[in-house]
Amino acid sequence: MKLYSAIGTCATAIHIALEWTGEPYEVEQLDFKAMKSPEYLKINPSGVVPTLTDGDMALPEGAAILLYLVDKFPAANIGPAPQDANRADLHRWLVYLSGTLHPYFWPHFMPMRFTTDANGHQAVQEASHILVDKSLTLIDQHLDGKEWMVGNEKSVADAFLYAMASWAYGFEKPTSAYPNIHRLMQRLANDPAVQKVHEAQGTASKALAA
Ligand SMILES: N[C@@H](CCC(=O)N[C@@H](CS)C(=O)NCC(=O)O)C(=O)O
Repeated sequence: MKLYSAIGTCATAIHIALEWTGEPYEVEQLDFKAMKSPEYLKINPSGVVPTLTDGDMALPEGAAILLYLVDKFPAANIGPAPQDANRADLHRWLVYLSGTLHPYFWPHFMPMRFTTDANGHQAVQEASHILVDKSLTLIDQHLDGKEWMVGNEKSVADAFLYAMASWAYGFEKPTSAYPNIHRLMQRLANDPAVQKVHEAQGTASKALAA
């Protein structure tokens, strides 16, 4: 398996999940230019990371890749199996993180894509922060009295949240202001697989610095 990733992005979640499987894999870190190259667009027409290749298969979309890994490596126990009562909840949270929380960050990182007003970037970023707060508040409430996003066990949904919630540590209302999320982030930051991924990326956990 090969993961096409970029440092500090949502693809970090796939890197963590691969590490949890214990299976062999390689990672190529792309920069923005490489993501738009004709060769890469053949395997990911959106020109974004992540993409996972496995033999002849090239799979884009983080949520789809995470489900693929859950099902391909059941012994790794990184998410409920298809017949498990918690499986629907895994789908729910992967879809929510991919389809709601993640896009709420886009105007923060890429304000120029969300307004044609060159002077309007700050307002667009402020709107992003309001939406991120709404989403992190919802997730924090969900985590009240719970250790993990889905059921009572660590799963790929936690890795997905870890990658995204890391981005808000520098916000005016930082991730540490959401106590249940922050606790989960700190728990994961101490996970050996997560530490290995940080080491490979040359990054440090924002959760431990907060
Ligand atoms: N729907 C895609 C979105 C992936 C995505 O937006 N990735 C970001 C990094 S977190 C990216 O590669 N951005 C580059 C760009 O938007 O040009 C998924 O969930 O995999």
